Amino acid sequence: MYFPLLFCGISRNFIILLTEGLDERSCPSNGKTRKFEGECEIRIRKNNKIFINIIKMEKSALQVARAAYQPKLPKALQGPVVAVEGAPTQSVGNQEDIKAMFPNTYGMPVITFEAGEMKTLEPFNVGIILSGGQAPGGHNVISGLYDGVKSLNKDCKLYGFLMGPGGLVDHKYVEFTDEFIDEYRNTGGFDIIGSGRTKLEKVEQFESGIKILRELGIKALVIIGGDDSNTNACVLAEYYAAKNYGVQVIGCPKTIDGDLKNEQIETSFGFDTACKTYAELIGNIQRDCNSARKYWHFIKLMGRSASHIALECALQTQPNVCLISEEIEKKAMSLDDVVTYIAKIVAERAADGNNFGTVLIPEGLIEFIPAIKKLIAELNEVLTDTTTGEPREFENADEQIAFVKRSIAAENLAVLESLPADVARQLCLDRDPHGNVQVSLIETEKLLSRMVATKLAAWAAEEKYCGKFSAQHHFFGYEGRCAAPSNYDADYCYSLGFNASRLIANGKTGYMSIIKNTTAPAAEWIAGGVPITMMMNMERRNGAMKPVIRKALVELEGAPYKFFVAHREEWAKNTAYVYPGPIQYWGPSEVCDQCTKTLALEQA
Ligand code: FBP
Repeated sequence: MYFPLLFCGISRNFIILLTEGLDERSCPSNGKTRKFEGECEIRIRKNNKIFINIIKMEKSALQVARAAYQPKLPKALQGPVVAVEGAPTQSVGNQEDIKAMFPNTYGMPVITFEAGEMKTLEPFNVGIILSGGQAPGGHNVISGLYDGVKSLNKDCKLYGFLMGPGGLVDHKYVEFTDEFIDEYRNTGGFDIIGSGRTKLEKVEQFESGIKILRELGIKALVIIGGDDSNTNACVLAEYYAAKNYGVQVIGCPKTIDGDLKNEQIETSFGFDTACKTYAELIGNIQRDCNSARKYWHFIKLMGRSASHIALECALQTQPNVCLISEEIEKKAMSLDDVVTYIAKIVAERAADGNNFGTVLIPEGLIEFIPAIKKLIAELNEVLTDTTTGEPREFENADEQIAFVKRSIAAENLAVLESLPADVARQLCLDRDPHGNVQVSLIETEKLLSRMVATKLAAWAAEEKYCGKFSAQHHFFGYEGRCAAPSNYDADYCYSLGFNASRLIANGKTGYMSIIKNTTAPAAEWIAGGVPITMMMNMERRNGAMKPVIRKALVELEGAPYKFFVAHREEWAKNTAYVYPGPIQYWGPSEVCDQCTKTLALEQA
């Protein structure tokens, strides 16, 4: 297989990938096809500066068996569809501002697909991008989209842009074939084309994108991403619509964090599998903990700001402590309050002779402690160059920290200086391309256990505590992001991708692909589309007000949180651990096909 800008071939036993050193000039355009056959080891060849790794792809028995799984589709998508339009929509906030910014894509109706009549369609081409952090099921969105467009016309083509939105801007892509897609069906990861966090937000990027979209005859682009990436998808849809470029843009709700959900989106894909993977690991730790009875395990869970993952894992495993950042913010707790809360549970269990336990900590906890939140908000402001909206550049880390200390208010400086030096340093330095604090780098599990130990020692000196405290630390994040998708995610993602092809065929742009009613059997799922502008409001980002999709935090009035609150005291005192075990792909439906407890409680 040969591609003008990228050489990427797949044979039965191995995949050929291009790595560093590829650019337009270094890529020969004489269309030479190279064939690689038979067994091979990893080796590197040089060809006009193009580096080719040939990697043998061994498959596990599970991978081979799982490849044969046929994901389920909602009944409505099993044949030709008709788009049924609802009433015009409004954004969730700041309606006038959002309407003015998105004149071509604002106010469109929610779409539901119902069984309809078969129409003959001319062949068309589609592009797809994986954006942001990996989430189980991304490959199934692509295979669903591939099968969807091919079912409309077998001559339709699907192109994948490489390594995230940057692939569109830099014109790096592959064309999918049956053989290529078949290698990735029902597998975890985003390695089929790679992902990246380049922000698509500048006119130059949009203009560079349209060149390659035109060259490849692409009529629609599907962007798989979280709230930030789908916000950018909406901006791109609006730009191409305003310019009459004839390219549709469709979003797809991805993120293990579970924070891209609302009345229209029941859950973001990947949340189900990631939580089940972490819950398996937590269950294993709890069994170890209950066997040795000598450690407190402090387990930090990924999830960025929202505590959905921690809450879901608590519902699945019943740990002794689970912190919910949203509650901590609501109660305006200080770091010391949080430490005291954990230490009390440790002391009470020690009084019963139980010097062991588990503590689940959401990744974003630190940002929700009100004093630290204020500090982070000011850090975001001062570290952004107000003229360009881009992060300020510094010679080195020390210069950046000195600048921060000079620039922030005295009250925030006092908070910064009260934090352990390593945490303060991370807060000042690390940002992702969207300007978010990289909370996954802050070792809150160690910070909290250190502070709990100090508090317990003080209580012991006052004879208020008598026990042994020994801590182990864990961070579960990357372990779950590329797990083989559960049946739920495999079906949900395939349906999201397939459904995107129907939105494209119906000429929609600025929509997100949605599948609802997912606690029912897949045949009863409802497929359709929601205008992305409907989910938007204005928020302050990097020192300026921007239109963004509203992030869904844990709802303190919601059923999952209320269920947790009703049980947590019992789970704290007693050892009521539940051991979920690994995700099962075959077997009784109650073992293999259950959705998350969060979704079940929300939809009950
Ligand atoms: P997305 O929001 O892009 O889906 O990313 C989710 C996430 O896994 C967060 O939970 C985590 O904080 C972050 O990505 C880690 O980012 P990175 O992969 O760049 O280390």
